[in-house]
Amino acid sequence: MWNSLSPSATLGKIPALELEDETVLFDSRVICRYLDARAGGGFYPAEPRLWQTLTLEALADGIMEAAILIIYESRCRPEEIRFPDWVEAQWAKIARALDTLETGWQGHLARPLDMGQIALGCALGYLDFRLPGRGWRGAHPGLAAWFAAFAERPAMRETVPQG
Ligand SMILES: N[C@@H](CCC(=O)N[C@@H](CS)C(=O)NCC(=O)O)C(=O)O
Repeated sequence: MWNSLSPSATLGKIPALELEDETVLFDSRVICRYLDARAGGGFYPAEPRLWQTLTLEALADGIMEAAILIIYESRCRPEEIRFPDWVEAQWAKIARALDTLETGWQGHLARPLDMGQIALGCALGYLDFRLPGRGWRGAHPGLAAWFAAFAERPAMRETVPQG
């Protein structure tokens, strides 16, 4: 067993995946790569496209992390010490990422499904779920069209988060 520390004993974050031998994998990118390798999913293409897939996956993960920090600010931090400028700085990261996706990634998004696209679909779904008032679609019609089709996938329809 090369890793017997529970994730709560280390970063204290989810998701984590405990394997049959009780080793624990985290974070979500590691877990997705592991599951893909185990199942032969083929969601990580060969080089050189792999680097695009991993970069898109990282970009989507960055959107998720900034969005979660925004939510934590209102849920976890006492009102008197909240910092609106910091929240807006997190949103600015998301907005820049969405701009980049709108202008630079449409070609990749049109290609066969990969883990980068799946991560992006999850991140955009999270924005709809937790930050609907931000209206991310307004300045990103290409991304909105891509997500409209992606959200129709059975896997997405069956896992829409509930309140
Ligand atoms: N990039 C990480 C993010 C993990 C993450 O931030 N998880 C949140 C819940 S969605 C968490 O466990 N937060 C608890 C904390 O930050 O203490 C991943 O994709 O696994």
